[in-house]
Amino acid sequence: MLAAALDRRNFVAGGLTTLATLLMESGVGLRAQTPPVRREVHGPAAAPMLQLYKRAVKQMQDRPVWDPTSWWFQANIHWTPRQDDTRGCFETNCFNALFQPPTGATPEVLARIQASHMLVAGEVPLGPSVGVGRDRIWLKCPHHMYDFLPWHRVYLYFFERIVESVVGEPFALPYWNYLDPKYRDFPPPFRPAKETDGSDNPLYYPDRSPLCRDPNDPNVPATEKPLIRDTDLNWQTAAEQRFFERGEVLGLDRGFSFQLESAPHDQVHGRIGVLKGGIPLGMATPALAARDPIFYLHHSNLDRLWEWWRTQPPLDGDPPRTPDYIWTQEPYLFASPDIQKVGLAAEEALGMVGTAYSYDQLAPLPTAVAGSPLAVSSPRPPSRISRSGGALSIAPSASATTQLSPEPGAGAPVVSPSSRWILRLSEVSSPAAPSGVFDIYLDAPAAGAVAGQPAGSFALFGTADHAIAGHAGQMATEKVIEVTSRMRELIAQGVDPANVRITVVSTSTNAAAVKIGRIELFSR
Ligand SMILES: [Cu+2]
Repeated sequence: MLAAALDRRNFVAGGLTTLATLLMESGVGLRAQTPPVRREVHGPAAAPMLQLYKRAVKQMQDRPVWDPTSWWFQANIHWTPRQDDTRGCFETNCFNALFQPPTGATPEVLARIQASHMLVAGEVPLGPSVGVGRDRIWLKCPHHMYDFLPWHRVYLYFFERIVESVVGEPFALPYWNYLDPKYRDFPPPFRPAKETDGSDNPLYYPDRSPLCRDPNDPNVPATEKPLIRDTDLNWQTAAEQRFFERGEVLGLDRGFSFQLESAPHDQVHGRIGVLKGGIPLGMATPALAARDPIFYLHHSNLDRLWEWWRTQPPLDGDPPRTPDYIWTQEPYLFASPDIQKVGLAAEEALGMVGTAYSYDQLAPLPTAVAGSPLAVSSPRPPSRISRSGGALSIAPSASATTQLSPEPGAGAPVVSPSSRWILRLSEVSSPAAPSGVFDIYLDAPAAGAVAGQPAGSFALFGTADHAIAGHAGQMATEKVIEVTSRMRELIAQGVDPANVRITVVSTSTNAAAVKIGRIELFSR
């Protein structure tokens, strides 16, 4: 029975890869008119689901790592530390220890542990020092690749089913819409360590920015408040990209998915997580991020933003906003509560919203603030105005400054009041695990020390171990950052836009090191 369930051919032939089958089994197919609704976490309508979530987190955290309905198993699907962690790890000895049966385990429990071990590890070895194989269930988050959005969609979908199995009621994840100016601070139910009755708050997680406990923490500089700042979102840059972008356009060979992953995704991870002794913890690293209960609400919002963007009219007659022809038919694999493989392919993930679940609102912002600068416009082609002379290295909690200069022989840039200004940082790399949040200041060449709000910011989110099994986490990356507001201020002060000074600051709440190979300023 277990052997049959673990057999891939049987799995595929069994038809579990179709969304329709899953919906029928979950009962949603029978009430297809009303799929579960994901709601914004601050609204009163989200309160019942938040209570269910709280109950589930508490129960799931008490379950053993090998149990698919445990909090740790679900977090390990995303990624795990390498070693020395009793909640999840992939180095062979550490990994195998997670599946040690308790003394006096019944034959039934022993069989379940063994089945889980086989399922999680997979059968195609990666190497002697790694406990999981190529066809594993854990350590699967695809970052810096096109599977980023559909994989996380399917991950959240099966996570909801796990929660339902724990609480015994229909469940829809809330989402946290940090794009809304009202919700830039950390959601209040996730802040306190203790409930009013003195018991532990299941939604609390210790390794978070001090602003996640107290939005007004006096030790955090004003430039780093609120927790999610305008410069952390950079949403317009993502929203106006096509699914694929080519070299002549900002975004290089990337496009919407990569830009959304850069910000707000990486940025919100970086703002919530922390570094201690140079080591990224909690939301600051893929290896631990999904242990923080806010993780799933962050990704629920990203999934919602993708769906909104995907259903907008095509840009300039471009191909579909998420083509269905680029994906392999291989399903993304997960585990059911009874330790069976379940999965859905990317192509099916595209059709899930509205059938498997829905959102109370798809628009990025409530209509009341729809006219804000976050509204999407059609982009103009960019032209390069200036660039840095060489690389810039920033140490933790330090800053570095360089001068941007026009190309030799270039004429004065053509600038209009409606010009938008964009920075591109290339060959961005870090000496250790890519992590941390960095603020960018633009000033006149001879200005004094930097002050006030940053012109833009960027975050790194990866792990030094992401390179296992083709996950390119540590490679150098690009960051595309809108700095229009600050550039317009400088131009109004008479500063030559082709000769501005740039300062990059390693922020205090998430201090890490970074090296930037090249900096270019574009206008469009
Ligand atoms: Cu994430």
